[in-house]
Amino acid sequence: EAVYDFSALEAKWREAWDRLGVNRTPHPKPGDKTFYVLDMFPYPSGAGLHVGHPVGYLATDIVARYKKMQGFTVLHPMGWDSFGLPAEQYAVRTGVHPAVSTAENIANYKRQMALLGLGYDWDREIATSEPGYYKWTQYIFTRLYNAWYDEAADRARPIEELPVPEDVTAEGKLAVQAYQDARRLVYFDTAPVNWCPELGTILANEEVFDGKSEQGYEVVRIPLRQVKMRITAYAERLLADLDGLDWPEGIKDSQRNWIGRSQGVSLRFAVEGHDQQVETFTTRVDTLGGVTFLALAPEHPLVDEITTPDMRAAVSSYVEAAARKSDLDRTVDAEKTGVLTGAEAVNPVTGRKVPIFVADYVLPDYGTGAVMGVPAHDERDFAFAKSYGLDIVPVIDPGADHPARADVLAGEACWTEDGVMLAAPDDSGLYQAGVRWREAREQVADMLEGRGLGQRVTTYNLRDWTFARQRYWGEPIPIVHWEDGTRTTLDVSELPLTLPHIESYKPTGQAESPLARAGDWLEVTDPKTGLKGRRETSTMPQWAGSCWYYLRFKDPKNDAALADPDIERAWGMVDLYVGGAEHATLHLLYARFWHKVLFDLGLISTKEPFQKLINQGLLTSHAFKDSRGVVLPVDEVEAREDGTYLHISTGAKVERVGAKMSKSLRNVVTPDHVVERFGADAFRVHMMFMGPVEAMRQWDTDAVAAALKFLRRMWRHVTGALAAPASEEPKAVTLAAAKLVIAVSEDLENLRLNTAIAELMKYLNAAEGEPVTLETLRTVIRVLAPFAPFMAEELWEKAGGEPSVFKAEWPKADASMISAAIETVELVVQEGGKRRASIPVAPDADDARLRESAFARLREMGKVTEGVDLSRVIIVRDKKTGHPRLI
Ligand code: ANZ
Repeated sequence: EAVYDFSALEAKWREAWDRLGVNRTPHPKPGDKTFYVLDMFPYPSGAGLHVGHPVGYLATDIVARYKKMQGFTVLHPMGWDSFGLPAEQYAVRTGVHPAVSTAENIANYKRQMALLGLGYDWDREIATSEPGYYKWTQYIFTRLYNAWYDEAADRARPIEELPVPEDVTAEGKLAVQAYQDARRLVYFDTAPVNWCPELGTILANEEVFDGKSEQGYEVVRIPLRQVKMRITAYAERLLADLDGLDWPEGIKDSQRNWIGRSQGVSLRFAVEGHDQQVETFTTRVDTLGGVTFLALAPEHPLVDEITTPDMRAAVSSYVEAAARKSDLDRTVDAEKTGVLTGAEAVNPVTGRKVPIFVADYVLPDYGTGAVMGVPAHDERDFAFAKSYGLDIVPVIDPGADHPARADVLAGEACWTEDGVMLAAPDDSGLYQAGVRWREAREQVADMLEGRGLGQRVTTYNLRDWTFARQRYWGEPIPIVHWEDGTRTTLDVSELPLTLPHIESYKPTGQAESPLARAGDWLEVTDPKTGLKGRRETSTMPQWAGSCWYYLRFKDPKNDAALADPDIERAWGMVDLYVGGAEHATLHLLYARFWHKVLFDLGLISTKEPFQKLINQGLLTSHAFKDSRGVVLPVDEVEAREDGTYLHISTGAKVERVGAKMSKSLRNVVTPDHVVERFGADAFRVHMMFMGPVEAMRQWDTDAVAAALKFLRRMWRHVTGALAAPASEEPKAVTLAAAKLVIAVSEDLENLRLNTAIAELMKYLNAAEGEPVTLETLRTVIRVLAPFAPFMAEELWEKAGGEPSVFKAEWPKADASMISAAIETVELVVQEGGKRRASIPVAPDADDARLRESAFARLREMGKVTEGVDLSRVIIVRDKKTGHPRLI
């Protein structure tokens, strides 16, 4: 009996799989059943993989192997999201070119993945930082740039199809460009950004805390010319098409909230003594009678104009202070502050004059950047009115018996819930007292639209995507700004526009990309006209490459198109996409956006990229701290039988805490370490047995021993039986194997990998020590294969199978195997949904026989069965086994 030498055996099959091309995927042929299973590809960091990363990779690997054995043509690729900040920062520190460190990191990731037996088709490997790949990222960018959203057709179209009015054409090239720019899916816009002079970079809103960077450096808001993508044009479709996707509800909700559709009314207030009007956006126009102030965002264009001279100093210092805060600081829980402009607005229904404030809780780019303040029915407005001693005028009645009613009517409490309208202000007859507020809202909106004071609008929280970065290590944006003020994108024949080598990767300190120093690369001359131009120096954000990589995997080497249209269509949508929940909005929304544009432009065949999405659970671990709270490396700590932990070298007691796996907690465990101790198959089985793919799991390296023990038992069982295959086996063994096939197939369809492994254990418990036929052994080996591929290959070879087991067919969930093994099944007799009796019957009994047995039993029990209409007797059979279950 051969020993289970996992190291030797795994090394052997790693090499053999490469040699045999087991993981290679051909392009699908017409009529092939295809299955596309994808992992979110990683950023190849210097630290390599830790054991938490492969949870998802293992799950997809198991599914891919299973589907392949089922006869599907399976696409299961891997690649690298290899542009990004860490490689650039490393380059700034060490001078090592990002391409060099990235290549090293990728080699390490690949080695680790091979170690785990992840069966990727490396012929399809891609890296977003490779010119052959980013050529097409740049191409897609040019297609977006040269497209506009045709509202009437509800889709994007090439810019050449945009009708330009004659008077614009008459004004010349620049006028046409401006006209197109206002409609392109990619446009240039000057907007305030968070600029940190110390770090020499722009920060996202999420990276600014209280006007400072994470490191505590001052952050200022400066206007900067930016490249933006008009994702807002797709807000409605991004929202609507979520319904058809098989994604976790939580992720769909995150996207819905992020898009933040809101229907309301945009209405204008006249400003006393000015021609100007302030346009406000409200979702509660029914509360118009309760407006006691207006508030403008500090950035609102009218602020300067309407501020009275005596208020000017106060207003401008308030506006300056607001410019230093991030949106988050301005809206979340902060005290609501503001400053009077001295101007007054007129309420169009009551005629009442109300003060106009500047208040930073009003955001400049939501709605119209101005709000009508209704303290009686909006919490923020209430808090604001309290601070500034403003009137509080209720218009909604909480209802006769509500305890808060008296306070609300007295203007002492804010009422934001359901209620009915109090009498309309000044008996304007807008609505009747007592009508529901929703009804009043429609009546007021009708009135405003009728009088031309406002109109119903839909707004979205979604902002256009600030696309460019002032960075080196990203895709150069293929645009040239010409000296005559025109701008063009490069033609596909001029792509890729490769990143130039530069002396220094340091940010320039000028809110400009390091590419601004790449002299030769930067300046261009049009060979035909002699016109001089300058390349765009900003690069694409990390998200760009990951927006479409799943398409490139279908046809990764194509140099004539991002993917051949026939091949693209043959694979269709990604059938199963597995990755972290942290990508709920950004990556998954950006990718859906690009996908829809590409679909509109006729480059791809589906409306959505990812049919089914699963989020793998986080892996947590333990960390150890000594009495002073100092974190100790995990391998310097020993567990004692009494459940305490000791620092091995000092013998001191240490405390164990649950924690994320991270370098700073010194508790990172690498797969290399685990594979060396227990083998990749044991790692795989352990990881999947820990719980459902989506569940959080707590890592404990020692626990992998149990998986190894199970595999050893399986090894002994199969090799032992193979040494002397039985010509006959006990029925219990045949039955256990048949049940194994049925249960594991069903579990794999539903990604229940932990229970699938439990089924393998059940089989082993039933069959261990029994005589087993070769046929049964071959069945069991094939079921084991997706989970423990190395061991299964070795056993398959020993069982006389042709290499590889992954070219063998998945065993059929064959009901006859069970029938042959089972003597009786339980038949439940029901009547009108009530259980009457249960009787043992032969599993292959036909309908007539079943009726006979059932009636006989009922007669025995004294139940009347005379006169039963036999055509109304329904027999229910198990879908899979065909066994009768109910009559
Ligand atoms: C008056 C009012 C009365 C409002 C009331 C609410 C309740 P959602 O639902 O998120 O779209 N608002 C409008 N523009 C704003 C901006 N730029 N910054 C901050 N707040 C703004 O929220 C819409 C509501 O948020 C609008 O309806 C407006 O306040 C406020 F009893 O108008 B409401």
